[in-house]
Order: sequence, then structure tokens, then C-alpha cells
Amino acid sequence: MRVQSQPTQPFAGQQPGTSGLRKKVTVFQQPGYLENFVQALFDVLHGVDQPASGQTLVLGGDGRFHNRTAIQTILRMAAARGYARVLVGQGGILSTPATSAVIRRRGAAGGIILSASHNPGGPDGDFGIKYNVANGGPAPEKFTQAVYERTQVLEHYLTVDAPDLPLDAAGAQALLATEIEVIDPVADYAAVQRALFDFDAIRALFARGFRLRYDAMWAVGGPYAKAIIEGELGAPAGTVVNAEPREDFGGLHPDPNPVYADDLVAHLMAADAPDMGAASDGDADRNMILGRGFIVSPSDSLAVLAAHADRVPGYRAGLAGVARSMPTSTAVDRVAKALGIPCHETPTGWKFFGNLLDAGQATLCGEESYGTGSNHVREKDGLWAVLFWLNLLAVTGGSVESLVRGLWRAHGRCVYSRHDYEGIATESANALMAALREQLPSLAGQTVAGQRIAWADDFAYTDPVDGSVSRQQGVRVVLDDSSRVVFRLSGTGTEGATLRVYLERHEPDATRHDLPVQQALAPLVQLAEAVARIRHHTGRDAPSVTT
Ligand code: VG1
Ligand code: CO
Repeated sequence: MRVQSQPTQPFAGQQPGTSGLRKKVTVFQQPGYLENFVQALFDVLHGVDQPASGQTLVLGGDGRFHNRTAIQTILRMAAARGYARVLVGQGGILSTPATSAVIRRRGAAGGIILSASHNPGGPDGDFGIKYNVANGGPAPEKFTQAVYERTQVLEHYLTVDAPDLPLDAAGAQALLATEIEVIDPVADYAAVQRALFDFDAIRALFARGFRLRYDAMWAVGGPYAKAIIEGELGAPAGTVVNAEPREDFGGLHPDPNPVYADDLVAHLMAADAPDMGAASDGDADRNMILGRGFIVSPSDSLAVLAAHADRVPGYRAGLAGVARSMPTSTAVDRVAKALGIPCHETPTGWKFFGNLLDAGQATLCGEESYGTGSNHVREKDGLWAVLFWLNLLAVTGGSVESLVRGLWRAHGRCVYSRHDYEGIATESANALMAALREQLPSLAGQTVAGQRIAWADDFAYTDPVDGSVSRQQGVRVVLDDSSRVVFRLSGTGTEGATLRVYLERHEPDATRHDLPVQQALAPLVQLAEAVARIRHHTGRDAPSVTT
């Protein structure tokens, strides 16, 4: 067995997006494609062809099609690079939040997560790779940009000529001088959760007959939810459904929202509905929460958790601050104001929360896209959010619905929806955004579709910790009454472009809190069409996904 230098040439477009490099599986199957990206990553981390002496790397994925092949490729390359140790999840499995937990608890230099998250999997689906740094969080933009630049000039990659390693049983083995340790994917993660939540109180809740339906969507969240919710917390067997990770997610779209988790929604709307429903995505960092006959918007979920955090052991001391991505509703801002703590507004993508969490400026973070998390790891964490809700239900005696209604009563309701136009031509999407940006200087003061625009801009963010600036993070059009429409293009898709239109309107009047959301937002939809001319640019009459 020896180190080999394999000649290669650059592939175009190895540019990480909102969350890592995501492409079709068939793109990743091209000889050298993954190898090039990993070589570039290691070159940026350690210097060109330089060894990773003494360092530990964490490696795992969400178990989707191509995961096992990619894990073996990366193990060989890590050995060629002289890593002291690689901690790899058993069977190649590690959820995104679990990877973050392992990196932090084991003092690893970083970790590689193989996932395209909420994107569909299977031979015709998507694959992805992402690097997390020593704090356990996604590498910052400066770093991913350097990796991309390196991919464009590569001429070879380093690997070893070794057969595949067995990864289905825990234990250590050697590959060259690198120790490959196969670890239990759940243990570190479960230890982190145990230290945060009142497991006794949740156990008592289940013992009283509380019923939860947790839909793992045939994705990596299943083993975690089974072990913790059914195993440790005593929920009845069958509480976690669709729990075995499948390479193609059962042919479904592992995105926990009312559209793709419609089966779960149907169960919660049924006459014999359980008390609570929950789902997580492909890599288990997203969550959806439902009550009996009641769907919780992710922005409201974040606000509820923030409002009651002091009821949960891990947050009893209070929150240093909260943070939300810009398009996320302002519900949490209102809670933060009442608590007298700062609320930070960041661009879309979890990587922007890392510095705030590290610096102790934020304790809880969240995004409208079904992502919630805290300083316990440096990723959003689906099961964590479910445990947080269970803990709150156990100690407040309330229901999911009553907690959300309490939020609305106290702060008004931030009526919210996201309209996605998927698979539109990239040129059309770019033209739409360019036309919007051109109008920006003249929008303030205009009345469009009967509504007066107070101001409009293209969101730019200066990181308060390292001063780095991210521009063009989404066009905001804000009305006199603080209602708003936000436009941005997705950075996680693999086919054409996806336009996201985010709509928010604050409703202080409690008698209007039960108006259907789309009805309450209809004037804003008209405004969005008038300002952005979506029909003209995309040829679409309606969004493909509404959440
Ligand atoms: C989407 C979401 C964003 C989230 C990202 C990664 O990005 O909008 O909030 O952080 O996915 O989530 P975009 O660029 O497509 O809007 V995950 O669970 O796919 O890693
Ligand atoms: Co995800």
C-alpha cells in the first residue's frame, strides 16, 4: 500500500452554494470529480500536497445513494494526506448536527459531510459535500471560495491504492499510518441532547399517554429519533415512522414541509390525530412541528422556543441573543425585544450564524426554511427542535397550538409564506433579479398594487465579529406597515434556478389571526408580481411550492 499521485484536470463549476457543493449524482460519479474537490479542500487546509499531521477528521453522510462509494474515496485520500485519525460514522452514516457534535466533542480539526440535505436522492437524484471547521460549523465563505479557486488549477490528487474498508461494525483499523475509527453515529449526539433537556420530564409526558408521530422521511434522522425518542424517552414503538435511512428516501423528497411531508400533515389533521407531529429532512438538520390539527410555521417555532427557553435546563440562564436569517419572519425580533436581548439578522445559510454563536452574541438561531438550532452545536438541528418542543410541552402543560397562539396574543401574528418557483431558466431568473435591482433606487415612496413602499434595498451583511461583508443577499421591499416581500435565488438547487419569494405581514388584531394565510397575504402577492413581473420573466402563473 502506498501513496499515489493521480493526474487530473479541473472540472468547471465546483463552486459551493448556500450549503456545500451540490450536483446530480451522475456529476459526482465522473472519475476524479469528488477527488478533485477533496484534493482542493485538503490543499487549502494544509498547503498543496502537505500532510495533515496529527489531525483528526470526522467523516459521514446522510446515507443517500453514492454515500458509501464517496466515503471510501475520501478515506483513501485522508490516509494519503497523513491524517492521524478519521472518525467515520458506522455504515458511513452521520447526520449533519451529529457531525457537528462529534467535531466539537472529539476536538477534531474538521469534518466532511456527504449530503444534499433536503434535495431528493437516488441514482437520478442529488449528492453533495460540505466541510465543517473546528467549531463544528460550516466553513465560512472566504474558505469555500479558496477551495473553489483551487479546484480550477489542480493537476493531480493524492490517494492510496487500498481496497475498501469494512465500515459496518464499530472499531479501529489502520490505513497506512491513519487510524480509521468507526464510531456509533448516535452516541455523541445523544450525550449533547441529554445535557440540554429534561429527559425525565419528557419521559413522564410520554408515560402520561402523550402521542407523537415523528416522520423521519426515510432519511438519516430515523436512527437518532428511534434511539432517543423511543429508546431513551420511552415513547411507544412506532412513534418514529419511515425510520430506516434509504438510499433514495423511498423515492420521496426528504424536505419536511407541508407539501413534501403531506402524509404527516394528513395524520395530524385526522380525527384521531396524535398530540404532536414532527419531521426532519435528508440530513436531519431541518424540522417541521405540528400540533393536533395545527401547522407551526418555522419562524413562529423559533419565536416560541426563544420566548420559553428559560423553562429548559440548557437555557435556564437565559439567552445572550437570538439570530435569524433575513427572510425569516420578525416574530423572534418581537420576542427578543420583550426579553431585552439583541436579535441579529444574517444572510440565508447556517454558516452566517457561526461567528455569532462562537462570540456568545447569540444562543438560539433559526431560518424560515424549517431550520432551528442553538449554541449546542454549529448546525441547525432537527431532533433538537423536537426535543425542545417536547420539553416545553412537558413543563408548561400546554399544547403545540396553545403555545403558538400565546405567541400571537403577546406579539401579534407574523403571517408568513414562502413561494418557490422551481426549475426556471437560469437566464430568466437572473434577468428578473437584475430588473428588480435596477428599480431599487426608485421604489421607495411608490404605490404599487395599492400599497405604499416605504423602502427597498438589496440586503448586505457585515459580520460583527470578523467584519466580512456579504452583498446581494436578497431584495427587500418593505411597506409602510412593515409588511414585506423578499426576493432571492436559491443556492442549493442542481437544475436551473429557483426563485424564492418570501411574504410577511404583521397582524396585531387577534380576531384576524385565523384568516387563511394565503388570503391574508394576497395583496403582497399582487405587489410581488407587479414589482418583479414574475409571470413575464418565468412564464409561470403560480409558484411550484408554497410553504
Ligand atoms: C436553503 C434554505 C436555507 C438553508 C439551506 C440549507 O437555501 O433557504 O435557509 O440554510 O437551504 O438547508 P437556498 O439557498 O436554497 O434558499 V439544508 O437543510 O438543504 O442544508
Ligand atoms: Co438539511
